[in-house]
Amino acid sequence: MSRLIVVSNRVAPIQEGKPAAGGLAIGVLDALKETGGVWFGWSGEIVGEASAPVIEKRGNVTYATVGLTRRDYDQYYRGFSNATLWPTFHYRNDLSRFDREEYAGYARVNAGLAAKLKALIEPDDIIWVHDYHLLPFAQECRALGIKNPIGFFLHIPFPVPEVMRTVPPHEELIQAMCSYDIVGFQTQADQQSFVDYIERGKFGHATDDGMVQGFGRMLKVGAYPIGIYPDAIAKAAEQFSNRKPVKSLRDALRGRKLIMSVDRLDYSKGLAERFQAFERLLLNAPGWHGRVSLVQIAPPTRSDVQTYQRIRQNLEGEAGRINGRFAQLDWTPIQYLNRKYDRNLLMALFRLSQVGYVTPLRDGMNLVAKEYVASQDPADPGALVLSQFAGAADQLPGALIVNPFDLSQMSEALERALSMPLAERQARHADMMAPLRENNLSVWRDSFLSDLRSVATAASMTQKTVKQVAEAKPEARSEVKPDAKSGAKPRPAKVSG
Ligand code: GDG
Repeated sequence: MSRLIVVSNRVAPIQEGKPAAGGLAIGVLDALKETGGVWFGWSGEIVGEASAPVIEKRGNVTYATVGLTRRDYDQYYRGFSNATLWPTFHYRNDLSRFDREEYAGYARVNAGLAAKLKALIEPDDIIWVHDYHLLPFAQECRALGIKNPIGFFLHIPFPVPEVMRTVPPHEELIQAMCSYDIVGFQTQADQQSFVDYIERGKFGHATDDGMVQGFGRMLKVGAYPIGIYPDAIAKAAEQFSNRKPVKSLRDALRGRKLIMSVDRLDYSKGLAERFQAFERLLLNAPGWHGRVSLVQIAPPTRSDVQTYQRIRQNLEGEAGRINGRFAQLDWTPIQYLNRKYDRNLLMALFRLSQVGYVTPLRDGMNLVAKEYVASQDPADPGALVLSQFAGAADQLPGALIVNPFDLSQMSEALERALSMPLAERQARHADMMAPLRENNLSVWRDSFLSDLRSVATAASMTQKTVKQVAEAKPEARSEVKPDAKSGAKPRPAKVSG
């Protein structure tokens, strides 16, 4: 089997034996170990000047990491990726800014990374690129003559065309995305937004078999919802339930009900609205005073991007205000913890709680919602309150689905979740565990990679056929002329899988 080359903005820190935190890291590492391959991307370090990748081999996986200069970091990462694309793709145009120099930096870093990757790949490798930092990466690879199949997976939402068009170089970006052989999204809705952009702009059209002809190229588009390993999480949650911090929280609660929330500190996660809906519950249902606590764990991220500093101040203010209003000598309604916790411990805290409260304003998938369900004791599971704007809402039919902009609805859902009878909780939990098992992390990875391999096979067969036809009939060569508009060679019209 051909080697896998994974390209992502960050390469997860290499710690043999210790599972890396996020879904991407766990899923990708398994795939790399299976076939052998390379994981290429930013080391997380800021360096004085750009240099060749640092190569570290562990078993059959090669980690190839590069540092970013301060200028690259400011323009590509902090700037265009996280101050333009991230807010816009999460429908926060109000927080998005555009700076031409930052965009130039984004393009420059993508080109530089593609050039560095070129030296590491072999003709049979397949390349899997991740996320919004790398939208133009395949286009840069093609410009350098890299012919390997290249697939792309977007972890965050893809906005509707009207919103996408607020990013000034939108057309360039989408054209660049059409250089991939596969573009994968978390949900059907994201996939549809991408197709709508192409069709409404008259840049191409979708065909009936999941292909898109866009900007003169043929690519496959699909929804590949990312999953988790629910049984491994269930086991960890149970095993860690006796650890000291979990016991301490259980003792401190003294029979009070617990609502748990865990998110990176990010404005897309809807934390302020969540606190306010909890406040409304306390206001409308005073019977819950002293009987329920909300624990919000929110490790800070991207703290050098200005909007992230503001959200931190705002949330500290909100938690303080609500606690000041309702707290009693022996009860603090909201415990707001601005730090990172051990992953297994988080799963045990989920298991201890009666309600999982996951209400992003917009989220590609949201793995926390899935992890919450998997962590529960099937005999006495907690209930999940989940935003309709998380990709996970499509896949968790047993959740209480809410609109995070409707504080009254959220506070009613909280009350319903806190009072839900055991039989209903068990039935809802079982309804959610089945799809989590069916669409686990391996299924996500394998379905994407199997589609990418099909593209590779179809492309090589087409090339062979075209070569044979061309050798037999010189006039048939006109069929492989570069496309008039893009200069790209036509792609195979149909790909199975
Ligand atoms: C992006 C997309 C998509 C959180 N706090 C701690 C901690 N976490 C872990 C969670 C979970 C992960 O981080 C967060 O994943 P999410 O999916 O919830 O959100 P993003 O970070 O925004 O991820 C998202 C995802 O990519 C995958 O495609 O679902 O939509 O935005 O696993 O448990 N882990 C540890 N300590 C913490 O304090 N160890």
